[in-house]
Amino acid sequence: MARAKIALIGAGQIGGTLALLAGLKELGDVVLFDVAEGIPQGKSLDIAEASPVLGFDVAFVGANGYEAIEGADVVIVTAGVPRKPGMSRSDLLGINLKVMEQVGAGIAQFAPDAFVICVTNPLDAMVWALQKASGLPTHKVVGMAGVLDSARFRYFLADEFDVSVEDVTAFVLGGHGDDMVPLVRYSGVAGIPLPDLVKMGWTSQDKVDAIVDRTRKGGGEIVNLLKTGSAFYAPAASAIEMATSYLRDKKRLLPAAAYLTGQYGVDELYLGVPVIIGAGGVERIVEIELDANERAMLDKSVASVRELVGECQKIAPDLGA
Ligand code: A3D
Repeated sequence: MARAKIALIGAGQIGGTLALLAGLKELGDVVLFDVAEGIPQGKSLDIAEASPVLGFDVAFVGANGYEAIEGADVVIVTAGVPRKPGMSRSDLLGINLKVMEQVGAGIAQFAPDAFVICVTNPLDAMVWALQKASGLPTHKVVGMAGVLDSARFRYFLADEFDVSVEDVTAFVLGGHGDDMVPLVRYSGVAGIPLPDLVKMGWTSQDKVDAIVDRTRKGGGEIVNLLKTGSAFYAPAASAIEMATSYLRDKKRLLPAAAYLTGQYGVDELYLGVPVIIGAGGVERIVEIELDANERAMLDKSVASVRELVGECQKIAPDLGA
C-alpha cells in the first residue's frame, strides 16, 4: 500500500518539529512548504539525513510551490507571522487572514481531499478563515488547541500528584486563549475525578485553581521564558496526535476546534469541543453536560471567538463567497 502523504504548510519552529515527529512515527512521506526559500529544503534534508541514524523510511521534500502538496492526505498549517512589538491584534489578524487565504487556495487546488489541521493563531478565527478560503467540508478542517491545552493541564496535574502523565486525563473546552474552559469535573487520575482527589487529600482546591490558571496562561508562560518565539514541541506533538487519529482511523476522542452547527447552543462557529477523529475526519461532536458555572465560562469564550471572527468578516467580507 502506498504511504500516506503529509503536507506541512509553514516550515518554522512548529513545522520543522512536525516533520521530525512525522518521520519518527513513520506517519507518511512529508512535504515541507514555506514561502521562505531554502528553509523547507534545508530542514527536509537535515531530517532526511537523520533518518538512517534514527531508523525511519520516510521521504522528505522541501518546497516553495503549492504543486508539491498535490494529493496530500493530511495538511497541517502553521504558516503565518507572530505578533511583533507594536503590532496590534487587528494588524496580526489582517496579516494571518491573508496567509489563510493563500494557503486555503493552495489546498483547494492541490489537496481538496485532505484532512486539514490549522495551528496558526489566533486559532479559532484562523481555522474559520481557512475553511472558508479552502471551501473544504467543515468536517475535514479542524483547529489544534485543545490537545495542547489539555496536555499542559495533564502535565501540571501529574507533577502535582507525582503520578505518571499516562494516567492523568484532562478536559479543556472553548476557544484557545485566556478564557478557555478547563473542565475540572471531567479531569482526574485513572478515572478518579479531580473533586474526589481533593476530598481524598491528594491536593487542595487552591492548588487545583492555581493549576487551572497556569493552564489558561500556558502559552504565555513559554513565550516569557523563550523571549523570542512561542511553544513548538508540545504544539507539534498535539497536531501529530490528531493527524495519527485520522490516518490510522483510531477514532480518538480529542478536544479540537470544530465547526458547530447548533451543538452547545453555538451556530456557525469554530470552537474547542470534544470530537471523534477517524478516517471520516470529524466523525462526531460530543456534547457533554455543563453546569451553570461551566456554561457561563463557555459563553464568555464563545463571545471572544465571535468577536474575532466578526473582525475577520469585516476585513475580508467576501471570504468563501
Ligand atoms: P514560525 O517559526 O514563525 O513559523 C511560521 C512560518 O510560516 C515561517 O517559516 C514563515 O516563513 C511561514 N510563512 C509566513 N507566511 C507564509 C505564507 N503565506 N505561506 C507559507 N508559509 C508562510 O512560527 P511557529 O512555527 O512557532 O508557529 C506557527 C503558528 O502557530 C503561529 O501562528 C503561532 O502563533 C501558532 N501557535 C499556535 C498554538 C496553538 O495552540 C493554537 C501554539 C503555538 C503556536
